[in-house]
Amino acid sequence: MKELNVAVIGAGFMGKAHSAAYAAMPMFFWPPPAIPIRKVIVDVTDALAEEARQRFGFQESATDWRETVNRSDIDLVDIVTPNDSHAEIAIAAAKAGKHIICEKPLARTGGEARLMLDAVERAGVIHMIAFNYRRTPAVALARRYLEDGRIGEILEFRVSHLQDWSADPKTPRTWRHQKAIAGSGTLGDIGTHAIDIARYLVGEIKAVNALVKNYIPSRPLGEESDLCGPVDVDDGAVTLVKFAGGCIGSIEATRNAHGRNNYLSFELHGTKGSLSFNYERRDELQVIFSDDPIDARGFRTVYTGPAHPYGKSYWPVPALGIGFLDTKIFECFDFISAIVRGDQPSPNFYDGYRISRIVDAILASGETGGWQEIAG
Ligand code: SOE
Repeated sequence: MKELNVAVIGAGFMGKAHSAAYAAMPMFFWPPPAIPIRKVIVDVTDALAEEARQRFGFQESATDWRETVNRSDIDLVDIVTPNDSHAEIAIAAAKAGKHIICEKPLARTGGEARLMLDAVERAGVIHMIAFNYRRTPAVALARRYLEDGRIGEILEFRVSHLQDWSADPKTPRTWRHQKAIAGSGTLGDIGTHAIDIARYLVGEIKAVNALVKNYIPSRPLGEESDLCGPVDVDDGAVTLVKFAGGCIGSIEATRNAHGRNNYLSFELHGTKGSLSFNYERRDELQVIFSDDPIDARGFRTVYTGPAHPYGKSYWPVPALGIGFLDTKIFECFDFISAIVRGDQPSPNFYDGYRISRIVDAILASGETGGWQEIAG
């Protein structure tokens, strides 16, 4: 059985998710394209790295990511660090000939993302960006319906990613609230998920017109701290979109929506039907086909299961419950499969670059007002 040695750089929230996905993937996709071996996990201190090694089941721990990505026995590098280190790590890993998966957003800006794309293309390695929500079976089913022509020409598309973890002004400032580290705020953090879903289901975006706001300009520097620090990033954005294929739509993102936990939702209207999805009810896709009998016309619920994307390798009964980790396991399967086949997965660094350019354009439109074109 082929094995691939994995180095994970970063042991926080996403380091845990990715590590669990490497462990679980062969249990669902058997025989797997290759067994991912949890070889090395890197964190910023010996203590943190060693705790992660034990907790996430790695053979080794380290604190020097540069040395790790250059090891001859490492096949792929998984970047799950804050945004400001993505480029340096990815460019070094590409130069070392490693296949790379990087958490979203790819970079802080379109320019930084371009450098990463150039590096992986020059190195000829497999590269992927971890937009996991498109791998929710109900979202992949929506894509299948569209590809099969069952919805017809897409006329309008609306997508929102709404959360509330940042709505309380007393919530301490995190790296996600700091432009120097994150590049942008809500837009780069979860607006990119919404943009990925839009590009995955509808296609390329050619122009945007946005309203972008910061609601909380200063936050405590810690749970118990009396000191506050500036927040120099966006909290919310509402964007009109022109798709290259003629469809029109909107993209919304905020982390200040009391009551919305991880409300990634979309609604799509075509000439032959409509689709509607809400990640908080992620086993379900709402569908209506225009040729449904007139006395039975209305959205109906399709519960995803064995007949749907990834279903054959998953649970034998529909609606048993897809979780966040499951989308990461599907992502891991597709990445490892691409490495073994030797062809690029989707989404990859090109998609990450385009999405960073779209975020740049949304921010620019928020500053200047009016439409911003995204060339190329
Ligand atoms: C915070 O908004 C966050 O952790 C994002 O960074 C992730 O990409 C998203 O999947 C969950 O929420």
